[in-house]
Amino acid sequence: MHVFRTIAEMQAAARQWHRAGQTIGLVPTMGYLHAGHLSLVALAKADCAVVVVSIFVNPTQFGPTEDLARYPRDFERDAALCREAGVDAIFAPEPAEMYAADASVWVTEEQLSQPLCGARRPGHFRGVTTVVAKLFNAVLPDVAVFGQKDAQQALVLQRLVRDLNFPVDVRIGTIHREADGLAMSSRNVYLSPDERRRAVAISRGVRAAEAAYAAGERDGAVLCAVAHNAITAAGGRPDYVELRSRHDLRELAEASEPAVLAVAAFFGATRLLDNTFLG
Ligand code: PAJ
Repeated sequence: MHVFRTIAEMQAAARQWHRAGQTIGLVPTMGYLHAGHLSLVALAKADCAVVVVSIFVNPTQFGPTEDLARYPRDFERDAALCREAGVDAIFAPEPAEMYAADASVWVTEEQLSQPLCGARRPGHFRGVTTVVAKLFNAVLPDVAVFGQKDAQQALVLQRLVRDLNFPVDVRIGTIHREADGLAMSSRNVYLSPDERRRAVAISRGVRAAEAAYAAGERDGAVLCAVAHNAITAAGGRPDYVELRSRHDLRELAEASEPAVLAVAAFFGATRLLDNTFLG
C-alpha cells in the first residue's frame, strides 16, 4: 500500500494508473476510520481497480469554536485498517500541502448547503466543497464514494460534481451502525460511557419516525416530534429534527414526496448526526 503525502506524488501515481487503463475509486475521509468508512472502501473496491482513501482533517470545514484541534487522529491504526481492507493507496497531506497560506479561491454551493448543518455551522460546507474539489484534482478519481450518514453533504457533493462537470461518478453508501443502532462516527469517541448509552436514542428516534411513517403518518411536525421526543427523553438536546425533500432539501410540511428526516443532536458536548429516507 502506498502512502502519498504530496499532491504531486499522488497525481503522478494517478496518471500512471490511468495510463494503465485502471479506474480509480476515492473514499475521502478525515481519518479515525471505522467500519462505516470501510463499507465505503468495499463499495469502491467492487467497481474500481485501484482504491485510494484520503485522510485529511480539513481545517477549513471547522468553525472557530469547533473541535479541529481535538479531532481524533491515529494514522498508524488507519493505515493498518486500510491495508487489511485492500486499499491501494492513502493520500494523507499536511494542511500546508493542501492550503497555501494566502489561498483565496473557494468552491461554494449556494442552495443545498443553506439549511440544516449549513445554518448551524457557517462556512462548513464551503470548506467541504473546496476540499473535495481539491481532493478530486489530486487523486483524479473516476468514482468517489460518500456516506448517507452525512445526507446533506452527499447531496451538496453530488451538486458540486454536476455543476462543475467533474468527471467523477459519485456513489452513496448506506449508514453503518453499531450493534445497538447508533450511527458510526469518528466523533463517537467523545461520548462518556453514560452519554454513549443514552445516544442510542437518536437512532431509536429515527426508527420510531420510520415506524410512524410506515403506519401511515405523513404530517412532518408529527414525524419530527416522534424523533425529537425520543432524544429529549434520553437527556439529549436536538440541534435540529427536520423533514426535507430528498431532491432539493426544501422543508416539507408533509412526507408526500421522497423525503429525508434529518437529525442533529447533542449528548453532552458531542454533536451527532443521523437520518432516514422516507418514501
Ligand atoms: P468523515 O466524517 O471522516 O466521513 C468520511 C465519509 O464516511 C463521508 O462520506 C461520511 O458520510 C462517511 N461515513 C461516516 N460515517 C459513516 C457511517 N456510519 N456509515 C457509512 N458511511 C459513513 O465527511 C467527512 O469525513 C468530510 O466532510 C470529508 C467528505 C472527508 C471532507 O473533508
